[in-house]
Amino acid sequence: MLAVPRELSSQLSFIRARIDAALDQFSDLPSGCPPRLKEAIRYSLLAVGKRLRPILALFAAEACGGEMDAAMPVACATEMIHCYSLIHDDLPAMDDDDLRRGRPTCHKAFDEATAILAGDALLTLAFEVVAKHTQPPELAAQCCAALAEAAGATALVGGQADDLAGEFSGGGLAALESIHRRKTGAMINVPLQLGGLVAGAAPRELASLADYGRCLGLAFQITDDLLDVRGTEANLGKRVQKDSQLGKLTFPGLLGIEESQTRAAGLVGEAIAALAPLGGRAGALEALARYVLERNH
Ligand code: GRG
Repeated sequence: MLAVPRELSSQLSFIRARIDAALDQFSDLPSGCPPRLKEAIRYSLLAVGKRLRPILALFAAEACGGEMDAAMPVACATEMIHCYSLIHDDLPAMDDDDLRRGRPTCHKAFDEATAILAGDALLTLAFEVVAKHTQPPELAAQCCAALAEAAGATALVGGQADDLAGEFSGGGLAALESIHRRKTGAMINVPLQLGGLVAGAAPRELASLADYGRCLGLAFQITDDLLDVRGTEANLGKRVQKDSQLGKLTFPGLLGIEESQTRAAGLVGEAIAALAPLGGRAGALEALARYVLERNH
């Protein structure tokens, strides 16, 4: 397995530190927020994560000639929504998990009601941050609409509902892709669009980012399924081999490990090709696509 290129790896550490500082600031809620709720919000949000979604937003802004600082609020908003979805996904009524990001899940560390409310607060905070910190107001409204669509009933929530219901369990590859396009793909795509919008991207640049995001989102899900089969709890910070034990529809389950790897590599190649119209400024997005394929956590 190839190591992450030195340049990207130091770039990622630097950018993660900036994202973490911004998340820390945005989640330092005033005294109206009960202390235990604030603790639960920050316990989950500030836990060590890859920060893939905010990084995508920042790299997309850069690829479209914008400033990363201007994209920080939308970047943080995507991480807040992602984090809410992880907290709720871990609840007993959903995936019922004890371990997330290397430590007890929010409802284990606190209690179920607090975890539900922490998720609710993060989902809401995401929109507050975009509305208050993105200028001009028309751009903030456009970003809020895109974010709401990606997090809503036809995307993240809908994909999760179909996955939980086992709606498509006998449905093959098309069904699996339909779930993941909504459950995982939408929250990989939207940071790219938001980063592009904040940078004032032209429609053809947004289209390139959409093609890149569609391929990357699916490649990310395939590698996630592969890691569930081959990864370790220590590396991933969450329970492994759960999907296969539950008889869930997965890419390795449907296609086998080798074909899944080949498909993920092909999708990463397509994602990189989609960046061509953006030129050299999209170098970080290109390196990030390779990292998604080679990641071990
Ligand atoms: C509760 C509405 C709702 C949705 C839940 C997050 C989610 C949807 C399901 C989690 C199950 C899962 C394995 C989804 C596939 C991809 C995914 C979201 C993985 C976790 O994201 P990472 O790997 O995690 O980026 P970190 O912790 O690094 O941010």
